[in-house]
Amino acid sequence: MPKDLRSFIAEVSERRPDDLKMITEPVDPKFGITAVAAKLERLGQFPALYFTNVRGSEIPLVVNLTATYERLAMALGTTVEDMVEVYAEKQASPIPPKVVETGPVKEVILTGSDANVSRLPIPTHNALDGGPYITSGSLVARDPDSGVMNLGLYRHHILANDQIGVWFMLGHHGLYIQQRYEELRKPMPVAIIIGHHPAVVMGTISRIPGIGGEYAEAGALLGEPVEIVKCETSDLMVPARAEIVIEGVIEPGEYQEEGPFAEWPGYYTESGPKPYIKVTAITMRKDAIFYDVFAGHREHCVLGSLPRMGSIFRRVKQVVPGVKAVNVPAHVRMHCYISYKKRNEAEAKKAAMAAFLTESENLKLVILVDDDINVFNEQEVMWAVGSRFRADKGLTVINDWSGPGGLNPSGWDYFQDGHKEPQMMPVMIMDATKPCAPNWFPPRAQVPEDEIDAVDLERLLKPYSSRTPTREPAGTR
Ligand SMILES: Cc1cc2nc3c(=O)[nH]c(=O)nc-3n(C[C@H](O)[C@H](O)[C@H](O)COP(=O)(O)O)c2cc1C
Ligand SMILES: [Mn+2]
Repeated sequence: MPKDLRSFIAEVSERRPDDLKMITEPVDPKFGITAVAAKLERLGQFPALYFTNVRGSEIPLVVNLTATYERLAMALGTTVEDMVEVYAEKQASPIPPKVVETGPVKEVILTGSDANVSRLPIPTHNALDGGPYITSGSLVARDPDSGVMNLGLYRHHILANDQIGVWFMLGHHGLYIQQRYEELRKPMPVAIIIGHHPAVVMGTISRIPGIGGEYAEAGALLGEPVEIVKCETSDLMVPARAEIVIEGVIEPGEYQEEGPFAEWPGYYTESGPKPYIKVTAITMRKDAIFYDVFAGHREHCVLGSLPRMGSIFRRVKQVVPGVKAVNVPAHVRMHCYISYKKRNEAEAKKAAMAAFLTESENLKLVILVDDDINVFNEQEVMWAVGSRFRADKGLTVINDWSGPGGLNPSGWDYFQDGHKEPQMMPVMIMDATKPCAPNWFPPRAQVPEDEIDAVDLERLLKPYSSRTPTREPAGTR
């Protein structure tokens, strides 16, 4: 059986039963769903939450399914320890999608006035959000010049039951394509895909050079071709095993106010007039599950981080074969820590530039460290900066690298009268590696590894008691 959202939920419930909780009491789509997730977040818990009773909808909803690296690693058939390298390896061998005649996503077909989103359980996530948002929707569109299909996961603002605002970030292919239709004064057919296996979702978030390639990337991550089927109202192809697909069209020159929306850096930054989708059809499974991403919180960042780490690892390896590990920390996705077995001094900048070119909109800082530093331990990374980095030689600032503007508030200038102006963003490289051989560098303070391994803590450690007889000193009798 091909993999999809429900096969993954079944796998989680079987292999990680504590990771999946069910809520059968009625909850409001406005803040009710995210309130439960936020309460658990305060306790440091991120189970997937399956809501069976969202007010106003017959359709169940799952949120936080993709909020932990453990579950994302499971979706790739690997462990957290190996997930970045496995991601990069899989990415290197794309598996093209397979066209099929029909599939479960066509079990229900709604067109005309039935094609409205009111029956879907679309949540409002955070306090100042401009309304309900589809936060998990991967949008497919064709490049009007080449005809190639491109996918990206973008935020979708419900403006009316048949109108959905969409925000394509500067630098993303989605925006290039939409601007091209705009120049040609042509309507842009689109389809929003909601709910599939997390490997497919990650494939649409992956940083792939050039327009298109996301379906083949998704197939590579999934380990089998994604089955795709033709849309009802356009020639776009959508996954046959998706839960829900919303088809529509973006008319050139038509805009509506979109946002505000709580974004991954933890702020409300971007809102204003945006293109919007006029819904032309909805197709779905008869027992569809709505897949929601908890925006502006852990799930948003974790789901965004692994595809970036994997994509960066691959591109860095092409220029620095000794790369050992890459971390784009979920709590500060503007940073990237790269460790490698150093061969020459030029590698630091090559590795950093590969990272910046892969993730050019969001990274502000790349820190390079030697392969004895664990990039997933920020304390070690900072210790390497503190003890190996020299600002006169190791710091490179590149002015005007990205932007202008973007989601990071530091990409803007804010004024007293409340207006703001987008600025170009500088980025920074910190080379915290030791100098190359034959130069000498002091060794790390360490107890011999084999001595540590030989210690049996269970046998040695006893509870402390002041009455426990210590060894009698010699000569007391
Ligand atoms: C939860 C989540 C929400 C996202 N929202 C947006 C968005 O609203 N707009 C956008 O341009 N990119 C967004 N992204 C990032 C894109 O999906 C990602 O960069 C993708 O590679 C863009 O593809 P493209 O360059 O083909 O357009 C989001 C990513 C995640 C994980
Ligand atoms: Mn793309």
